[in-house]
Amino acid sequence: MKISIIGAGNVGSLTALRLAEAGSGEIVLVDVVKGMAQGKALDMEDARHILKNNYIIQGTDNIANINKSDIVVVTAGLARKPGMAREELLAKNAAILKDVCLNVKKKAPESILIIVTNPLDLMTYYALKITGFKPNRLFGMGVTLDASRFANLISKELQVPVAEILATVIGSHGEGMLPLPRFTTIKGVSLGELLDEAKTEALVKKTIARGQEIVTLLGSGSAYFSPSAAVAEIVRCIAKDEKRTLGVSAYLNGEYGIKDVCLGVPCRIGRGGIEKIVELELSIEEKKALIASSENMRLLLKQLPS
Ligand code: A3D
Repeated sequence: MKISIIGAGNVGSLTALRLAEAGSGEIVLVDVVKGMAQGKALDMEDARHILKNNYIIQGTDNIANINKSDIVVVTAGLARKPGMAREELLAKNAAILKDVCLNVKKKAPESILIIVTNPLDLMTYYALKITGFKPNRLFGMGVTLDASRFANLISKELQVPVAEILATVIGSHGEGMLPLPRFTTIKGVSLGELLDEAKTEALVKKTIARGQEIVTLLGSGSAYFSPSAAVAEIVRCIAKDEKRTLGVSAYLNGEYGIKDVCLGVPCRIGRGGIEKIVELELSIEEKKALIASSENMRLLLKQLPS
């Protein structure tokens, strides 16, 4: 497996290290800043002896080195600052994404492309337009991270191990995010049976605001430890053809009654990328909220450059 990561900043470099250490494949780390990806890759290589791990990682400022990659992850772009909505990054990140995607189309036309750059669902849609890739092999990482945040908060509230929690979040990776208590279980028991409505609602709100909470505390840049873990999880699922169900930003073509937007939904992920979009049996309220999230997304799509 050749896995290329474009953007060697906080998310990109930590994703590279996680994948290298896990033996997921040969890693190529790319950044426009001269020397940055090379320096980081050499540093990671120097840890191989201590870690007793012969992983292969190459850093470069030449995007042509992604040639014939099996999987490409795009983390190139600006991260938000305190008080900023993800959508405010649209114009600048769209320009970066366009350049990157045209190169991916040329150099790695058969790859599975995972978008991480924010605003996530909009950038995923834009990348589909630019590359013309089929939606099963171009999608975004967003709600996998949000589900992990929801699970973490539940585990702390209920004092249970995170591994016993199956948390579900759908919708956009932003204000239109929908953590779904009805589809969240702890050792098979639904969250509603273990936590009252007010406490559940507080956890839902905290999950939606978690990214902003971290951005405010950091003062500069956004989260990267958990986002890189989420990207690595998706890449592993593809590389090992695990066929597990993970939340990703997928192009909807009628699923959930929604057409022509990218939104976070549960998908079966394997060597073919998205092998199936899983349609949950949503309640009327849940469906209404998802449709509202998609309508808001549709308005924002108009701001994308051509
Ligand atoms: P940061 O540490 O600033 O890294 C971004 C890197 O991209 C920098 O090193 C830039 O030099 C590089 N870059 C810019 N343009 C190009 C280009 N054309 N080709 C190659 N590299 C380029 O940011 P970060 O790693 O914290 O975040 C990266 C992106 O991911 C931002 O847009 C974030 O908003 C986004 N992000 C998304 C999530 C999700 O959950 C979806 C989570 C965290 C970050």
